[in-house]
Amino acid sequence: MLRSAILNVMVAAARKTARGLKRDFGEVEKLQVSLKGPANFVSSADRRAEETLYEELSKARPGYCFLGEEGGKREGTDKSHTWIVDPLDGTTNFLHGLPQFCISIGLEREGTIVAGVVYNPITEEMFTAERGKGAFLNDQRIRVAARRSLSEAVVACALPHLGRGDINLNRREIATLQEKIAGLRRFGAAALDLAFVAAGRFDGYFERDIKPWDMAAGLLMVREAGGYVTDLDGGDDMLSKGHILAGNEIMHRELLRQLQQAAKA
Ligand code: LIP
Repeated sequence: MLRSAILNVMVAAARKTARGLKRDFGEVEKLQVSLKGPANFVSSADRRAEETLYEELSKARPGYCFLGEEGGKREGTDKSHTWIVDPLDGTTNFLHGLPQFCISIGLEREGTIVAGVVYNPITEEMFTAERGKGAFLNDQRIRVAARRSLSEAVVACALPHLGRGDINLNRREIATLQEKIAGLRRFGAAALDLAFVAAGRFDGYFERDIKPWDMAAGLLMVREAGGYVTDLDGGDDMLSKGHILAGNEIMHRELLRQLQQAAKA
């Protein structure tokens, strides 16, 4: 598979950042047993990873704007391009020594996400997508699952917790789906959840109260793998509203119907 120059830049930045994160993940596993715990260490690992991404991406494309989870927005001279970056998606997993986390890099051009990379440094799975050119896992083309019935669907979701999100709404959504689907999963890294929908591993994914950097790359991946992505009102405002639903055409439609009913109940 021949990658475009821009995707090569993104993949190289993800790989370089991954080396640091992988080393730090090894340390976290040791720190788990210490009384002080790894929380401070992890937040500096997160910040270091964002700096590496910023350096690598802005070396290759000086002038592009940069929006990162840690440092917020850094303006560039080229206002039509913005990197939307999560250096460590799945921070809680990382902190607990759970190897389900990733680096997520999306590129927005004039309001549209045109390229995305999601990389898990531990499994070495590199998901890539470019607008109009398909989605890939380690250079192999991926497609969303073809399952057509909710009764066969495995769906990834969130579980709001301790001051985060609307717990009652989530309970209604989960209760509605539990009676109709084959399985629910809470893996804890939105970008990987979306990449797994793109790869046909999950039939659907929905989450509320997430940020543009959690979903920019992954939403393109699902669309380029033939899937549907909207906000939970069925529109295209995922990044501004902070909620998202993904699946193949049928799963997306059915899940949207169920989730909208649950929200009204
Ligand atoms: C996380 C998301 C996850 C969500 C968490 C958090 P972070 O991103 O990917 O799906 O449920 O609340 O936002 O903070 O690890 O980059």
